[in-house]
Amino acid sequence: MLEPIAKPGPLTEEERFMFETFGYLIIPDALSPAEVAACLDASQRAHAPYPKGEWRQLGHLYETEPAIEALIDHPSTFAKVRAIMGDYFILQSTWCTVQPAGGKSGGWHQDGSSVYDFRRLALPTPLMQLRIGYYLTDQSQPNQGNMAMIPGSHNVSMPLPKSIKPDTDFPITQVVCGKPGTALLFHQGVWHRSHKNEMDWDRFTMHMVYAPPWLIKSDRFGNDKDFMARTTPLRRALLGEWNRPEEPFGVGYAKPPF
Ligand SMILES: O=C(O)CCC(=O)C(=O)O
Repeated sequence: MLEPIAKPGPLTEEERFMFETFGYLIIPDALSPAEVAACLDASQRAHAPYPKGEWRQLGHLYETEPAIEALIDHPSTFAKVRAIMGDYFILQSTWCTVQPAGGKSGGWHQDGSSVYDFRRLALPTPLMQLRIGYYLTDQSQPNQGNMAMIPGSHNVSMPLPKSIKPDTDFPITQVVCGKPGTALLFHQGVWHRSHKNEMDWDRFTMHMVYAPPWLIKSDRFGNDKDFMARTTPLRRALLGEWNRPEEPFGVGYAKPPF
């Protein structure tokens, strides 16, 4: 199978070419087993109070869970994010996602704001959200709640054909397989969905979403003051705490302290 496999660390020219072509990169071993265990523990703790058996996403867990906080600027992926986004971007949202044991495949979608779809800006859809989904449970085989992607579909201007329903096995679908610790970095315009989970355990994936600084934060109404006081200057900047400089027109914004 053709797979856009990348390595942890800086974005190479070959990786950039694969990202442009497929709309995503698969990065095995982005997290160590210890990091996976800590993030999984945090995710299970966060979802524990909610009903079992439902697909669910929880936001801004990094505020209370240091293992998730470390993903904001993780060395295995962060240089790639910066190489693609440039110097001015924010962590727009973070979604700790459970696809429950026995969960059905989700619907095909591109990400964005359904009240004003990114597709309305231009076609093909420009890069507005660069996402990283960290696999926290084993998805090395299909049917384990994996992400399913349609490679290259971020470059397509026509809408998804109506005949493609949630349970349609579209021939060019790639069910992204990976061991725990694999990162899937993707353009929000790639048509994707969660694949069914036929296992008897819940699947957890931690999504981190980077965006231009003028998009509103979408997993929180505001930044938690205590968290902002204790986190690092770089993370504060990535959470969008920038002061507007004196000049009009937004000239002279300081770069985040990379
Ligand atoms: O992790 C998943 O189950 C899918 C997440 C997804 O499709 C999304 O957040 O847009």
